[in-house]
Amino acid sequence: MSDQKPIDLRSDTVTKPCAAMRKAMAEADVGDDVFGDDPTVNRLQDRVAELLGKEAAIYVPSGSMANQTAIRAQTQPGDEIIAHQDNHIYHYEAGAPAGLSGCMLRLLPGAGGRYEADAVREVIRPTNSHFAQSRLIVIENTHNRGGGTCWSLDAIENIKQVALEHKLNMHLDGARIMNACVAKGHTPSAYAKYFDTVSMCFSKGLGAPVGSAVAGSTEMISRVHRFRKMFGGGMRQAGVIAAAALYALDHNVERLAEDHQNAKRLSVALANMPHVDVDVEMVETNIVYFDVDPAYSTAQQVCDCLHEDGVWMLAVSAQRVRAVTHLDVSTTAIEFAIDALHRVLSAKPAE
Ligand code: TLP
Repeated sequence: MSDQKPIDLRSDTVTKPCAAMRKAMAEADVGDDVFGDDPTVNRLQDRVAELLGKEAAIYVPSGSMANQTAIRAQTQPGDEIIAHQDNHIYHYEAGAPAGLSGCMLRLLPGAGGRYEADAVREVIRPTNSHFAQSRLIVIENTHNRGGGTCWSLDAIENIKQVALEHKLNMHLDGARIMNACVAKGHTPSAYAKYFDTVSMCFSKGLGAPVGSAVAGSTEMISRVHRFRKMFGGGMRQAGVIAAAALYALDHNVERLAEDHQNAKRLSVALANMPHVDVDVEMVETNIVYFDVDPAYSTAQQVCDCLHEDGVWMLAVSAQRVRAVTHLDVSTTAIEFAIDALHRVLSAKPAE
């Protein structure tokens, strides 16, 4: 039996701050960040700008606000944003590109949440008053719905060429950029250099309770700053939570490799279980998707049975289940989750 119950694999957003992180939060120097007076927020912003090789960075409450303030700062109503059809900005941000920026999305297919430069070239609109104006390319790395997959620098570089040819901006949804860096051995700035804006989250695998950031040029970040205020994201004594993000950057980056190993271990075990299909090769970081054979059961049924055993996973569609590893799930807990999956999948299908 694992001593960690429940084993919550629904998302890496569920982590709770450890005692040392809470201590750092309790001891944080604070000020009013809307006045720019919070020394801990300022320290975090400088740190993120340096990490990503950008002039400036801004702390925001969530990954969604990071993406949406960056989009708003680089577009006008009627513009078109080119993105993958499985991107977070399209599926999980409540229609915000349309709702907050008045933009259309031009969505591209591609395995693992990735697309090719030629596909981008094909959908760029000519300058003509009939058409929406192609304005911004969005890449998500790691790619959540794609399976925690990583983009290669070469693939990004090829897309950057197209962006330069057509004077398009590029935004990186880097909610899990540190997972990509740890998995591929690249520095954050090696990825970030291709982008006008980069978002990153502290409240996913890095284990902070709240917060994300956007980095870019000084001019761009001052535009993002304005939209952060407009969208209601100006915070006051935010140093209390920024301290958790700084703690996370100091202590929780290298350990992401353990989450990746645990995800791999889970996927390899799933590959040998009945009634499910998993692509082990796609598991590069901390996200595992598997499909339940419809002749056997549904994703929700499997998750309900696992739940009874204290293992929580997410049914993301009728047949697809997601499991995400993170710092509150040990290797022992993963072994327990594997045992629970064995038990559930060996049982007769539920009526
Ligand atoms: N993703 C969440 C859910 O919204 C699906 C999760 O559990 O994975 N970009 C990416 C790639 C994300 O995966 C997420 C969160 C966000 C942005 C948004 O971050 P928050 O939840 O802080 O707004």
